[in-house]
Amino acid sequence: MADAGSISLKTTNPKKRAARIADHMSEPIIIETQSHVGIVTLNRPDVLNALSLDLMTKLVDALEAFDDDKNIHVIVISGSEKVWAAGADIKDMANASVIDMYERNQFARWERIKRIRKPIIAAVSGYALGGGCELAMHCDVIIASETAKFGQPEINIGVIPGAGGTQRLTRAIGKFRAMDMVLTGRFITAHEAHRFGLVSRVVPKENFRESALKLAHEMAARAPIALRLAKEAVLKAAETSLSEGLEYERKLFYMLFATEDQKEGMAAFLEKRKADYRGR
Ligand code: DAK
Repeated sequence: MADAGSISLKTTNPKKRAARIADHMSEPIIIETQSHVGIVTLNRPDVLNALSLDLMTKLVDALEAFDDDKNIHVIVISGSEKVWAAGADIKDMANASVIDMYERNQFARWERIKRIRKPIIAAVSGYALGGGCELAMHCDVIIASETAKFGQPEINIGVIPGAGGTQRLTRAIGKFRAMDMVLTGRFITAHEAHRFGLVSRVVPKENFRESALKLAHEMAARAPIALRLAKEAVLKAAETSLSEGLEYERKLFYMLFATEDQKEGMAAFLEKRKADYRGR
């Protein structure tokens, strides 16, 4: 996987250097880290970051690598200022048979995103369409630039959303707004999406990425185990009854009293100092 932090350009040969940069730039994702934040940037500008099988495989591998890395507390997935992702790669699917789709078993990759335990922030600018909108909805917080446009336009190409769009969108914005979008394929603006409850915050396009990173660093300064359990508890709300959810929350709450970070967090509050969390 491409790692912007580890790409080696240490060569005096200009041709080799150019070739290494070109190789790096042609990777469908770019991976970086900033202290406790892992960043994956979608990088297929020629096709508006269409989510090819290769991109999805590398994205999911990168998310799992960050999830396993003790030093990373929060993950950011970003697009460019122009586009987050215009959907799954239509070229990959156009001539596929049912058996091809079955054998590719793409659902398995998307299911793996669902199992990432650390919070994921989507930094969305420009189009978030089809699988792109669904990818954003697999994240836990969506920071949208004012130019972001969300849509499930699959109906325009003879299909329906295939990575949870009909379910997650409906849960996020309600049946009637979801029907309006899914049955017509219309795009909604960042401000509409915010009003509907699909995005967490709308920010100026010039610094949408910095806004998402700032938020990621704020979260990453919190106790890492509490962060993961908080995500787990909130996600549980979509899958269970209120009383089962409350019971689940209570168990996770008790569980945190087994961590050193709970003792440290409460002691730091009482001693009026900054907590020094260790993730234990
Ligand atoms: N796939 C492949 N190429 C795409 C693409 C896409 N989704 N979107 C754009 N491109 C390519 C265009 O073909 C064009 O390539 P060239 O012609 O230059 O070679 C280039 O990107 C620039 O696009 P446009 O020329 O069209 O740019 P415009 O600014 O005029 O229009 C647009 C931007 C976003 C309105 C337009 O490109 C557009 O409508 N794109 C398609 C949007 C769309 O229909 N998205 C939904 C795709 S279906 C599943 C998981 C997920 C999915 C399915 C199953 N499983 C787990 C099984 C998801 C399905 C989808 O997302």
